[in-house]
Amino acid sequence: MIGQITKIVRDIHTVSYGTIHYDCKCRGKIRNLRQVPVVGDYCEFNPDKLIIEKILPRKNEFTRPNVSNIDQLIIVTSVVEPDFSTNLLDKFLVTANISQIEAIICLTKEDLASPLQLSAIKDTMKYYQKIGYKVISNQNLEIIKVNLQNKTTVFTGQTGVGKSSLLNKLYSNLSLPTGEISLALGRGKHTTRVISLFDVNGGKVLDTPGFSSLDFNNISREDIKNSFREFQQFNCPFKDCTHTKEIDCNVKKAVADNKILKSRYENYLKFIERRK
Ligand SMILES: Nc1nc2c(ncn2[C@@H]2O[C@H](COP(=O)(O)OP(=O)(O)OP(=O)(O)O)[C@@H](O)[C@H]2O)c(=O)[nH]1
Ligand SMILES: [Mg+2]
Ligand SMILES: [Zn+2]
Repeated sequence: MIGQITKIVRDIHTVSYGTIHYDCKCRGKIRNLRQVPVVGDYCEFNPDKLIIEKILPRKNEFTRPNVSNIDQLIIVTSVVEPDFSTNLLDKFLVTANISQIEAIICLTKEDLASPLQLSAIKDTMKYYQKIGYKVISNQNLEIIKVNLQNKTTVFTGQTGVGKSSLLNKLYSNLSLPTGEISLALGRGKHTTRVISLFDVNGGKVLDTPGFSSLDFNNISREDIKNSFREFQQFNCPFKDCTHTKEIDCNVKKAVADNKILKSRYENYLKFIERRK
């Protein structure tokens, strides 16, 4: 039979076939092929022996979090608790871009922010919309649902931002565990421990453990540069301009003229530091 891996805990791979779930182990052959199954993989499995025989070819794969066969990411971003960070948001957007997976930004905890905080973040979000990202709010479930139709969507983002809470609000039957924010530490406690895929009305969603940081190992300066999509429209005199030390650089001019958001450029500089 052909099923989809919807959860992995140690060597137990939950394979879902319609609404039935089978907890399977992998045939040694798969490990010998150095294939590491991930959530989202389709596989051939034996429901009597509870063995996965073969992992089927992937449409695509993503490493942070480690999933396959997905259509889009929703980058869940709280305005406070944990504090809004363009650094982390831009990192998530770079990783999505490199894997050529569409990313939607979803704001949460607007109810906890001061009017001043909220208006500053809304202004920043207008810039992200201008450069082509969809920005939605966890207060508007209907719009989110429309965006999930007929797609496989990964909910990702920092720990404690409200990924599992949002999924519970969208689909009350999921009853996912959600956590308290540890105010003392100023960051979440990693409530969700494993990636899970759920077949919901008209689509599939993946809840994932949050990150407290993201590193950029194995990402080249070139890939990072190309991921700052709005930089492309400012043609620099040097074809290979890195937008750093070059004297004549149109990206730097655009930053000075407020055409490029300052934090985007600053994050770009931070990301390419010590890169190849
Ligand atoms: N006030 C307010 N609280 C929220 C909102 N969204 C989530 N929370 C709270 O934030 C806390 C953390 O939410 P979770 O859904 O567990 O966060 P998570 O992103 O799944 O975290 P991890 O599983 O650790 O990655 C919970 O106490 C939620 O009730 C929101 O929009 N407003
Ligand atoms: Mg969670
Ligand atoms: Zn330049």
